[in-house]
Amino acid sequence: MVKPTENYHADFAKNPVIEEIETDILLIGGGMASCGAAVEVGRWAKGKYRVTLVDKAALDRSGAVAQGLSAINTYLGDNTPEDYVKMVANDLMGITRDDLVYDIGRHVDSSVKLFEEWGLPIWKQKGDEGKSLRDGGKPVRSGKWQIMIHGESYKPIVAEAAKNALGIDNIIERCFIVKLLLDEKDENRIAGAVGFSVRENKIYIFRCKVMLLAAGGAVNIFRPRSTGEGMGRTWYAVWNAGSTYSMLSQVGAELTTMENRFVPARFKDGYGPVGAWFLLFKSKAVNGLGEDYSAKNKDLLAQYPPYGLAPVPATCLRNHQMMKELREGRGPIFMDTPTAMKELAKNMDKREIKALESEAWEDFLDMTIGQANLWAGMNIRPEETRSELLPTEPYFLGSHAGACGAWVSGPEDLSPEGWSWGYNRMTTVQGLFTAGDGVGASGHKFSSGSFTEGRIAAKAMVKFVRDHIDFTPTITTSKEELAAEIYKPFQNYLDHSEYSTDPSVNPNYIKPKMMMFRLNKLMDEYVGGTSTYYNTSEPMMDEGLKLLLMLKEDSEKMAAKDLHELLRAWENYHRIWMAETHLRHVYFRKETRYPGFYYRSDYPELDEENWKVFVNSRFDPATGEWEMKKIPHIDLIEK
Ligand code: SFD
Ligand code: AMP
Repeated sequence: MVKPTENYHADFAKNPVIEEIETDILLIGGGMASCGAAVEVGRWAKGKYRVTLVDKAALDRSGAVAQGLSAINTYLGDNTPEDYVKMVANDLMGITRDDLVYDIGRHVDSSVKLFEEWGLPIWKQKGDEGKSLRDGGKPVRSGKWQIMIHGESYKPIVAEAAKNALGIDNIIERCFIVKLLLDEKDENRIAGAVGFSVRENKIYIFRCKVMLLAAGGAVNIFRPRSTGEGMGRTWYAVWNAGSTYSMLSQVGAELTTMENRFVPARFKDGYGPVGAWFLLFKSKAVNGLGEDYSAKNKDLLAQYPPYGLAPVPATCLRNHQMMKELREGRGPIFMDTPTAMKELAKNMDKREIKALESEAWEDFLDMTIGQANLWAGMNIRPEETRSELLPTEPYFLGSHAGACGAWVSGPEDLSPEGWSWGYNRMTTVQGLFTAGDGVGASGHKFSSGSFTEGRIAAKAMVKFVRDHIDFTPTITTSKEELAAEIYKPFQNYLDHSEYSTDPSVNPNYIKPKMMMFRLNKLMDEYVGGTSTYYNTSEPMMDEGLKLLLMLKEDSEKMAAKDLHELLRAWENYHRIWMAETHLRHVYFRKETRYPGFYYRSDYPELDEENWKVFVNSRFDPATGEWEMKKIPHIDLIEK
């Protein structure tokens, strides 16, 4: 008989190599925000300070841009930052930080020009082909804010710039950061982080003076719509497991707007984005009766402030219109691609029509290859066949049409009193910064804005190091203790796996996959997932929290047979924390602020009088208590 220990490489659990790394600036994550930070740090810190970047995956294809993108959704061009602030506020139902949003708006175009210089092909209008943005070339706009790109290689291009800026020896790939470490002498000060290699039997302990945590958003908190063989398909990056929010919160950083989630309307089953279809191809979506439901349900929007701030209704409200049709039995919803393509082809010759058809495919081949596969597998030709749309399971992010994340210090020249504490994008923990999906209350940054925010944070981080050059982090927990904590799921497995004939079923432990299913199910059923049509209420969440806390207790018993499962186990620890944070926020905000993202059936109205405020939370690492509070909203741009 082969013992499970031999069969499953559980010998990894014994005597890992422990590598300790001292650095000045630690960048966690290798996505758009972190790559932006790397480029900027390279400019200001090279040769002066030690910099280390650590990513759970490989920089070239990590994070949400891994498969590429077909559009850059934030490029201002002739628009003003003031207008951008209004659009973002409109889309996020009025709860946004104008100082942070404006800051992105005024800097984002410079990042897009860099992308082009590094080799990213940006579509140009007729007559301007070959002329760069910097030289005045006019991009092809799909919408007021979005420009089209041939973006399959977007991430490798950006990653290359980051690598050049830092030097390859300063980048550690395939290392999953598990938790952050506070300084033991200086309260509320970041001192380091610990993680493990997902390829070798190795644990990393980092000590640093300043840190950027930009590990993306959170996926697979709620039960996904995809099941069986489709399981694993999601719209947002499946490897973004809530690491940013959970690790920030666990060391006491204040979070904001964690009640917000993003429910994207997507091409059904393949999760293909809809933006290019609505904006570039001018397609309409219709209900099962063939009606244009957005036109039909226009009046549904009138009751929601701050309507009218921007010409396009908020993303959640567009969902709200669609959900009414689905709830009342007028599904399915179709993207009417054939009509749109016929309309566009009216004045085109044969060659132009062929080009149009290939653009339709390129949109998905550039960023969501699975959707193109699904089209091929289902014999769908967009010029002939309509495709079904459906609102997905909820996602968490601070950079797309969502706004959860940390409460951060804003730019000194813009922020109102109390919203800036010295270093731009620093959280409420000294020396701990975030960007991209990590920053709350300022959505619609997208890829370009996240990269830009990484740059903004990095500049302030260099200043922070310079101002605190004498700081030496104090971490007294022994490296063996830290290693034992990280490898605990291995230990659970080794201790019990021989008890049952099938090591995946065991009364003494639970495998990460099962733990995730359990989390997904309870979030779905009690906290407003797809199965309740995004409805929740206080009694439902009371029950949900009870189950979640029980699950949290049981999660100590997660078991991993190999490094892959160890990664899955730790992703779950982060997901569970994220889920609790979200639940607590939704519970606290007694209104329905984002109809179409979620509904509080006990408070179905939007309540401007009592809830035009930020909801912030803080977990106190010393006491284990959560504090929830309202923060007054301030408009800096008149709306
Ligand atoms: O079509 C750890 N996005 C779009 N942006 C656009 O500009 N245009 C689009 O067309 C966009 N669309 C879109 C988008 C995303 C996806 C998945 C699709 C379509 C299918 C959004 C942007 O991609 C997004 O705003 C940014 O990428 C956000 O940047 P950032 O840096 O906040 O997150 P990241 O890029 O996902 O990077 C996260 C990194 O962290 C690593 N990581 N590392 C160590 N330890 C841990 N514990 C870690 N956990 C995570 C990751 O590996 C990664 O490197 S469309 O829908 O509108
Ligand atoms: P999506 O593909 O849904 O992620 O959207 C990409 C971009 O297009 C984002 O900036 C969206 O806000 C925008 N967008 C998507 N659908 C619409 C729509 N129906 N009307 C206006 N803008 C949209």
